[in-house]
Amino acid sequence: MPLHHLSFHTAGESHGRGLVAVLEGIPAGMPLDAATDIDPDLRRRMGGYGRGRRMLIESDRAEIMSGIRLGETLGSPVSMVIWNRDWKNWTSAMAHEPPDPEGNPKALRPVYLPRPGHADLAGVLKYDRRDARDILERASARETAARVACGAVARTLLRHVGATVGSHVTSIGDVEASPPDGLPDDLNAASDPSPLRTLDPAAEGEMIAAIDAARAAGDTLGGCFEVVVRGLPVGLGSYVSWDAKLDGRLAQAVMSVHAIKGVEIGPAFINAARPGSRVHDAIVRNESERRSGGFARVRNRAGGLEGGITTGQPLVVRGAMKPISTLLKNRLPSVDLRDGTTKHATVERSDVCAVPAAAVVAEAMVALVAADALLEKFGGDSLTELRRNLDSYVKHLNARGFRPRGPEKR
Ligand code: EPS
Repeated sequence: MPLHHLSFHTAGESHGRGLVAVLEGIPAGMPLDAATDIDPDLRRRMGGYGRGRRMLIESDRAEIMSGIRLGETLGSPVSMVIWNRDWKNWTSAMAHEPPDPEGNPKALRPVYLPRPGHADLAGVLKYDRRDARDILERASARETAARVACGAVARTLLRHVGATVGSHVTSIGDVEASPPDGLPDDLNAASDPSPLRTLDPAAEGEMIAAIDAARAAGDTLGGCFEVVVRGLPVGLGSYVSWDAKLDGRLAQAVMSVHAIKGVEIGPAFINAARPGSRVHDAIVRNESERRSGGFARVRNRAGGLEGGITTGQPLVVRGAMKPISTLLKNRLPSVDLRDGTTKHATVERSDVCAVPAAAVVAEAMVALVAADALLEKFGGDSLTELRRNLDSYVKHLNARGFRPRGPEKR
C-alpha cells in the first residue's frame, strides 16, 4: 500500500447517484472549508480544452458528511459526497433494483462491444459479467473527482506546514511545450489560466489545433504533465525497505490514475542517456535553505529524491497519459459479446483529451503521498503537534553543526 499513515477510499459509478470519499488520518484542529479548500480543485479537474459534454452537465462540489466541526477537522474520518447531476438521466440504466421484465432492454443501456484500451473486455471476463456497463461505470475516470476531494484536504494540510503542490502540462500528442527553466513559484497561478494548463503560450495554440484536428477526425490524444511540490523538508521516505521509498510510493499513486501509463521522477529518461557527471546534483552550502539543514543543490535533476528520501529540493513527478480509448470515428475492431462476431467497438460519450484534468488528479495523488510521508515522520494528532515536531526537526537540522565521528574533544 502506498499510504502508511493516511488512508482513503472512494466509491461510486460514473452515472450512479454520486461519488463518496472517506479520508482518515488528518490531524485535528486544521481549518477546512469545502467551498474554499476543496471545491476549487474539483472545478480545476473539470476544466481543460478537449473535455466532453459531460462536464457541461456536472458542477462538482464536495458535501461534507463528517470529520469537521465549526470549521476545523476533528481527527476523525473526513467523509464527502459529490453528487452526479447526470444521474437523473440514468435512473433506469443505473437502478439498484432488478430490471422490470416487461421493460425496454435498451433503457438499460447495455454495452456489448468492448473498447480496445479500456477495462471493458478484461473486466467482463474477470468479473464474469455479460454487459460491459457493469465494468465501465466504475472503471471510468469519473472516480477521480473523489480522489481530488481527498487530495484537496491533503493539500490543505501541506499548505499549513508551508508546502505547495502545482502542475503544468508539458505535451499534448506530439506538441511539446518549452516551459521556462525556472518554474514560477506559484505554479498553478501561472498554469491554470491556460486552457491546456501549459506554461508555453506558443505551444498552447498548437495544442488547441491538435485537439481540434483529433476531434474532427473522431480521434483522441494523450500527453504528459509535471507535478511539483515545494517546501517539503529533507528526510521524508526512506531507503531502508522497498515499500518505504518515496519514489516508489509516488509512482504507484500517479500510475493508478486512469490512462496514466508512465511515471518518472525529475527528467529520469533524459538522465538515463547521460553520464553521471552530467546528471547528479552537486552539493553546496546555503544557510537560508533551513528545511534542508543549510545544504542546497546546484540543480535538481534528481527531482527532489535521493535514496527514496526527499532532499529538500522541489519534488518533481511526471506522468504520461495514453490517448482516451473511446474513439468516435476509425473505431477499432472488437468482438460482440453476444455472438462472437467482429464489429466496431462501442461509442460512449467521452473526452477528446483530458491531460490538463489528469494533471490536477495527479496533484491530488502526489499531495496525498506527500502528506502521508510528512505524518509518517512527524506524527501529530493535532496540527499544532505536527508543526511543533516539524519545527523541532528543522531546528535540530540547522544546529547539528560539523563534527567528525568519535569521542568529542573539548
Ligand atoms: C469523467 C471522465 C470520463 C468522462 C465521464 C466523466 O470518463 P471515462 O473514463 O468513462 O471516459 O467522459 O463522463 C461520462 C462517462 C459521460 O457520460 O460523459 C469525469 O472526469 O468526470
